[in-house]
Amino acid sequence: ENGIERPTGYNVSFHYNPKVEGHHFGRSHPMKPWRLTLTKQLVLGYGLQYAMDTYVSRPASRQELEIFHGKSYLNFLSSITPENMEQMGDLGRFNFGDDCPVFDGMWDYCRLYAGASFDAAAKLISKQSDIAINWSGGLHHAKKNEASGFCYINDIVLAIQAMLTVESRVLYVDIDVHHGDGVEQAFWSTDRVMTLSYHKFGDFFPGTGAMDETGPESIENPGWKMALNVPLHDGIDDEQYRDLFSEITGAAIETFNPGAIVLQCGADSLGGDRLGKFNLNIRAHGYCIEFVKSKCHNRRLMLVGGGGYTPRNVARAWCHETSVCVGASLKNHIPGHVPYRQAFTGEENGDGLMYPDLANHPSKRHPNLHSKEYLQMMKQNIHTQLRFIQN
Ligand code: V1P
Ligand code: CA
Ligand code: ZN
Repeated sequence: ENGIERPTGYNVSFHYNPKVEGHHFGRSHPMKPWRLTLTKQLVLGYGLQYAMDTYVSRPASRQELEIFHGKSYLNFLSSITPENMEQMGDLGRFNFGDDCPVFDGMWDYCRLYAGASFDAAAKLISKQSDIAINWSGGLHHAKKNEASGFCYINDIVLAIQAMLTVESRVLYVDIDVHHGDGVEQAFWSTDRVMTLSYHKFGDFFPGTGAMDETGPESIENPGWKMALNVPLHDGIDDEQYRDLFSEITGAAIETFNPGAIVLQCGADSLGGDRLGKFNLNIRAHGYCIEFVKSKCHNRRLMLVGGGGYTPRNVARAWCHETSVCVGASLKNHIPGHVPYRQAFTGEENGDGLMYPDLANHPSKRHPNLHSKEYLQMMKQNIHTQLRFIQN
């Protein structure tokens, strides 16, 4: 078929329901579910479907969502609509507003992206997949009883809970430019989940994720020290990020020795993102996936999406990362038959290339505020923290 042979090694599964891409948060809202349409078109355009199992995922059930979320929050989420929101009240209580608007089909949207994470977890649990991908998931800010930062249902927490039925330890790694606060908080009283987030910190949403935020401090809390945070500033570059990521993530994997890893691949850490302020290129972002994959010979690996507010670059990154999972390399020139190819052409949109130079765009580059000393201190600090949890 198409001349593409299945590369050796990993069984990769891709979980997606195209119904998710038609939802709209509102015209001026930065979260654009149609970035998933672009991602899918690139993945298909490069023929990556021939190197993995693709599944149309099912919506999660209300009962499944109750494994993490509170009943009254779910009652509210499932019944509120743009038409009845005036009468419903409680918008403030559940943190609905500009970041988390009430939009048409919101409940279906939530069940769809969460369902894909449940399906991905099930394939890993049954060992039909070694790596399972859900680009529509990764909504790391959602809390048990509250929406937050464009996230309503925390599909990551649900997927980790599912994997904890077969694995004693799960590591969560988060390269979204924002702090993975919802996942951190959900698990910070257990020593069965270690969370590690890299993010911009300082006058930036959600405001948590300082270096010394390591879980509630108490000798009775087994989860104390199980939250690792790597707070960063504007403008971090490819080399600095790769160096930091491999050293810290490598040490976390070695110390914690998890049976499964969930990697949140938020693409708002790329250069040129509408909200993010890092200078990373697609290949440096993808290096994080390559690195984690290289440590997963005997571990389950789930990849989820997350943020990413310049849709063409989100699609590039997640298509590239899909190719990393299946072990294929992609030619730089985007195939001519890709639908919506115009989204990737022209000087502003990356000249029809898969790997345009995102970090050096003269008007979008952010000054790099990291000193050698700061990055060194960050690594040292994580090593010190990891010494507390040596088994
Ligand atoms: O900064 C804030 C809140 C609103 N203020 C009261 C503080 N919100 C951010 C939320 C960012 C969410 C990121 C989600 C993710 O980690 C995972 C999917 O990527 C925010 C921003 C901003 N520049 O940080 N909201 C908005 N921009 C926004 C802009 C236009 C319309 C609606 C929201
Ligand atoms: Ca992060
Ligand atoms: Zn983000």
